[in-house]
Amino acid sequence: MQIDPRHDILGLIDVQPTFMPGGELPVTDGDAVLPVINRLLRRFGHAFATQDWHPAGHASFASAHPGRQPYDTIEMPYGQQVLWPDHGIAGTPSAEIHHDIDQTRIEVIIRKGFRPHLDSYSALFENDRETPTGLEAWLRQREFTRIFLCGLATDFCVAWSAEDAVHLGFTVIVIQNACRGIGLPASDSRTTMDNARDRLTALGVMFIDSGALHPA
Ligand code: VGL
Ligand code: ZN
Repeated sequence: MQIDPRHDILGLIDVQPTFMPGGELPVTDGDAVLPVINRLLRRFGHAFATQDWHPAGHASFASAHPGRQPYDTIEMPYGQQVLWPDHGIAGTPSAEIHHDIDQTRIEVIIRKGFRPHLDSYSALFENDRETPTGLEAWLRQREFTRIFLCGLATDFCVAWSAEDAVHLGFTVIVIQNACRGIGLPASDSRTTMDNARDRLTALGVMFIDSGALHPA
C-alpha cells in the first residue's frame, strides 16, 4: 500500500505511559507499539495525536462511584460506560505523549475526556457521539481523506476513532501491529477485541501490518 502524503495522515491514539506497563491502566505489551510507531512516523508526511486527558474524579473512574469496581459497566445518560482505574490525569507525567515518540511530524494534538461527566474514547467525538473534538474540521481543512490509526487501545479508543471516522466519510486503516488492546470479556466467550474487529470490518475498515506500507 502506497502512502500519499497529500491526503494520508497517521493518527496516534493515546500513546501515553498511563496505558503502558507500569501505568495506571496498563495495556498488555502497550509499550511494544513505540518503536513501530516511530518507524511509521518517518514514513508518513503528517501525523496527529490524541491524549486521554481527564480531571481527577472523572466520571469514568470506578473510584468516583462508591461500591463499584474497575471494569464494572454502568449506565450513564449517554449510554453504557465501563468504569476504569484512575488514569490519564491531565497534567501528570503519565498522561504525556510517551517521551520515546518522535513528535517532529505531529502537527496537531487533541486532548479528550476533560469534561468531568462525559467520557471520550474517539479522536472525533465524545462518548455521547455528538460533541465534536474539533479534529474533523482540522482534517478537512487540511484535505486529509485517509486516516491510518495506531496506538492504544485497539478495542476502545482506536476502535471508536475508526468508527467515527468512517461515519464522517474518511477511509480508515488500522495498523494492527502498531496497536495493542485491552480485551475485556464480552458476551459468549468473546472479548472486546473480537467485537471491535467485527464491527470495524463490517464498516469497511482495513487492518494491515506496518510492513505493508510504502512511502510515495
Ligand atoms: C482508553 C479506556 C479509558 C483508551 C481510554 O485509550 O483506549 N481506554 N480511557
Ligand atoms: Zn480514559
